[in-house]
Parts: sequence; structure tokens; C-alpha cells
Amino acid sequence: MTDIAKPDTPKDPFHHLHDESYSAAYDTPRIEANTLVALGERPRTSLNGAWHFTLDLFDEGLRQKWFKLEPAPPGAWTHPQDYDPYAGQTLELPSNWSMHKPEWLHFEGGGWYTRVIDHVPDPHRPVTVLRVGAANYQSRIFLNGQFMGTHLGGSTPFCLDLSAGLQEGPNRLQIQVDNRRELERVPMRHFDWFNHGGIYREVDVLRLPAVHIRSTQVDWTPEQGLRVRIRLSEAVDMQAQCHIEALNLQVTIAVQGGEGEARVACHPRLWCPEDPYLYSVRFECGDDHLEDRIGLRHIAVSGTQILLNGRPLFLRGICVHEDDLHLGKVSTEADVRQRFEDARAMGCNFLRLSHYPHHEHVARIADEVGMLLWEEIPVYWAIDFGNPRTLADARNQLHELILRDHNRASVIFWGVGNENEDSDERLSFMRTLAESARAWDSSRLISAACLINREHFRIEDRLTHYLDVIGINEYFGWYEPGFEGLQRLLDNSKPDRPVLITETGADAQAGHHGREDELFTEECQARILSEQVRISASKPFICGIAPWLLYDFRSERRHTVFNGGFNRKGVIAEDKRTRKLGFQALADSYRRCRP
Ligand code: GCB
Repeated sequence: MTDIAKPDTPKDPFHHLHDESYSAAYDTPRIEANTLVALGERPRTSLNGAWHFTLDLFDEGLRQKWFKLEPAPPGAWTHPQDYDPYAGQTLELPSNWSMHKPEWLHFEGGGWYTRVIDHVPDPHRPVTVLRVGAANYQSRIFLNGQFMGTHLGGSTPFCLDLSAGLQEGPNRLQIQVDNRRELERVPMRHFDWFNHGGIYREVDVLRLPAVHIRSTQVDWTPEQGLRVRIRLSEAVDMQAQCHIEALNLQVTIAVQGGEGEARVACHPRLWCPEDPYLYSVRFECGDDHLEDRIGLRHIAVSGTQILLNGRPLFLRGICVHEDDLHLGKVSTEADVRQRFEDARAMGCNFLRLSHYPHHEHVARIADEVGMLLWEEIPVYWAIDFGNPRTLADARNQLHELILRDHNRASVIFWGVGNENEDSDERLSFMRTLAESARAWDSSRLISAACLINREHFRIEDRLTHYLDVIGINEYFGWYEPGFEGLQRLLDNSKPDRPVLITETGADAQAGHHGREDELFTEECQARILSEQVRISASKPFICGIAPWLLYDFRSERRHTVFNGGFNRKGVIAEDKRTRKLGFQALADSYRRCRP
């Protein structure tokens, strides 16, 4: 048989029609946590506002390399083309495409964003970094027709150094974002919230000196005093300073190979919900400086209690999703403040930000108003636990979250997962996450929302050995009838560390009234919430409870006459105004709880 030579495919103008491995070239290099630059109060140029946009169901942009197209007015094209980066519709960022047109609501696939950025070189600030607050799920960045890198993860920020590809004058920046639900991703394919796609948090450009501060960490313990750490963009040896004027402190940090740490004894005014005191902290290193407002506090576990600044703490909490009827996953500052006011009106001192990292201003505002937080990554339900690429992705999301919020006193927990079945692969995956979180940040509690043993009514999950606090999700009174099971669960369990009820609750349609045992009525929800708090708060090892949840939210899994596409376990409806009876029931229950 004679060999028939393969055609020279790259020159074949129709090659892309037959190429199914087109995306592999854009899956590396990865943009990861190590390049994240701390924002603090740094000056930045916002790239929010209008971007050219097109949805791309078939990935034509990657197949045909749309990013290579040179701008030309339509009449001057030399080849027929399917896409024009400079024409067509525009979208205002940040936003989710699902919220722009009714026919885009359920779109899952790729979307292309294009805009021109003007670049004026500055010899004092030669490094130009693009920072994207969050884009769901995979982002691929192209600058002047060159692929620069890709980021995985739908809720954490990432930074990319654009300097090498920038030209003086106008530059074409393109971001392809893909929100498909896939087996390897975190979360995977099945989750109980809406899969809003696109760039839905702020996009900024930072101009930085050649050697600049990448991250800072400030924490305090009664034994060791203040610890300040700094990490630079280059592996250099030099000195950095940390000033805290209100403490009359000027700490010198010896940086070696780009990293440094210093400790100093001091007796600060400690941050707590009743007195959310923040210090102005200034870092200086070479030509760079960074300012931040940081609270100092100490959170620890002693036996089955959580201690905040040495005092026992009972968490009166509520879970919350990031979902707005009109804005999707975009949260405005007013929206976040409203969240805290609603929680405070119920007597809460704690919010579980479920099930993925929320906007970074949430923890900043919580620092300011004195609300304690649980932050988590979306290792939710089934995950491809045996896949090392999935673990790398989850671990990177966790690292980005920790680097982003390490200096937020309000954050007391890193949650490494939610309701994952206890298998060997899952144990090894989540143990790695728990151990990584602890290595990156020893100043917080590590937890996860675990499942309970339903057969023996016991708290029983091998992962709990690697956690500081055991989170449990249980729905006695709703998915499981009656409260007898809850009582048995609490009586049968002898945990050696604190247990937090990370979820419990019941659906209720706002305005639907009836008997206390009639499902989906406000009365039924109110009774279940009251019973849950009454029974669980009586056990000394329960350190708090965070019912599911503050507001109703969109869910594509729920289509009964009561749900209509929403999970209705909110104590407030999706308009964020209409309070159900459950709101008052929780407020009354929390008033009766131990302090
Ligand atoms: C859970 C999940 C949460 C769901 C909730 C529910 O256990 O963690 O994401 O939305 O139950 O309403 O069923």
C-alpha cells in the first residue's frame, strides 16, 4: 500500500472545520495564585465599562483564531470573516451575559470580550498588570493577537503581566470566557445555583515598579505578638518596612529571595464584632508601597469551643448566595451592605458566604461593620476527586482566595468543601486542601460542610480529623421528617472539636400561608427554623448555626409551582425585601441563644 501524504493542514484554510483539538493550545500557560498582586489601596486604572462582545457557541473564535484578525472597516476586508472584534454589540462590565438578554439567560459556552487599551510607557513603573476580579469559568487572554495565558476558576481574582506584549499607543486586549459545566471543573456539572457566565467583577490595570509587593500578611497571636510577612515579585534580597502609626510601630523586614517575615511584641486594640477596630498599615519596599486597613484578632479552638480573642463565641449565622434578580452574580456595595443589615436585624454575628468566593468587598465591609465570615471554594457535591488536574485547580482557587483575603479580620474560616461523599479519593483530595490552607494561613480555622451518617445518626466523616471545626449540613424537619433524628444525631455524637451547623432549613414561598406542617408555607419554614435552633443550640459542642439561607436564589433544579426556578429556603424573598415569617422566627430564636 502506498502512503498517501497528509495535506499540509496548517495551510489549509478549512483545517479548522475538522480540528477537534483546537483548544489545547490555549490551556497553558496557566495564570495562578503566585502572580496575584495584592490590591490594598493601590491606584489602578479601571477597565470597567463598554467592551465589544460576542457569544461563541461553537468556539469559532479559538478554531479560526479570531484574535489574529487585524482591525479594518468592513468595506476594507481582504478575506471574508465571521467575526469583527471592533464591531457588533457592546456590554458594560462587570456583568453576567445571562442578565443582558432573555435569550442569553441559559447560555453555556464561550464569549469574547474586546477592547483597546492605550499604553504610555513609564520608566518608573515598567510593569503593567491586568487584574480580573472574577470571570466564570475559564478565561483566555489575548493581547495584540498573541495568546498570553489562561485562568481556571469562576470566583477568584487573577493577575497577568502584560508588559512584554504591550506597544506604545493602542493595544487590542481580548478575553475569551467559557462557562461550560465540565467534569474536570470545580464545581463540576451539578450544583444548586445559577451558572452565570462572563466577567462579572472589576477589571483593572496596575502600573508597578519592576520589583513590587505581591502579597502581605499581618496577623497577631497573644503568644507571639504581631507577625508581618511580605512577598515580592522578584527573588531579591532587600529590606521592607511595615508602619502602623496608631501602634507607634515601624517594623523592618529582611527580605531574602523575595520573601520576608518579622515578629514584634505588641498589645493592639483587638478587632471583634462589637468593636471592629481597623489599623492603617503601610508597607514600603524599594519603589513600591501598599496601604491597607487591617483588624488584629485571634481566633482559636479550645476543646469544643471557638475562642475569639480568648472569649467563647457562639455563631448566630445565616448562609447567603451571591445572586441578584437583575444583576446575577454582580454584587454592588449597596447590595452587600443590605446583606449585612438584614443579617444584623436577625441578630446574626456570622455569615457563611456559600458556595464559592464572593466579591472581595464583602470581607472589606464585614471588617468595617463587624460581621464574622466563612469563606469557601466550590468543592461542591461530586468532584473528579481522582483527577490531579482538578486538585490543582481547586488548590489554586483556595490559594487565590487566601491571598486575596488573608488580611481581613472578619474571615475566621476557610471552608474546603460542601457535602462531598466520604471516599478514599475524596479524603486524599480534601485533606490536601485542608493541609494547604493551614500551611498558607495558620491564623484561621479550617472547616468543611460535611455529611452526617444517616444510618447510625452520627457525625462521622474521616475528613473531620483534618478540620479545626466540623461543619455539618442537616435538614431534619424538611428533607428528613421530624426532629427526632436531629436529637439522636446530637446525642450519639461525641466530637472532640466544635461542630457548626453549616446548613439547615426549609423552602417557603413568600406569601403562601397555611398550617405549620404544610410544606412550602411560611409557617412551616418558621417552625422548622425555630426547632432547629432550639435543639442544636442546647448542645455544648455546637458552636453555632447558619441556616440555609438569607435570600431566595435562582436554581435550575427547582421547578415546582412553589419554586418557579428558585430555591425558596430564603428567609427573605428574591426581591431582597419581602421578609417571610422565618426571618422573625430566627430573630426570636437567636435572642434566646447563649451569647
Ligand atoms: C444543600 C446544599 C445547598 C442546597 C441546599 C438545598 O445541602 O449544600 O447548596 O441549595 O442543600 O436547598 O437543598
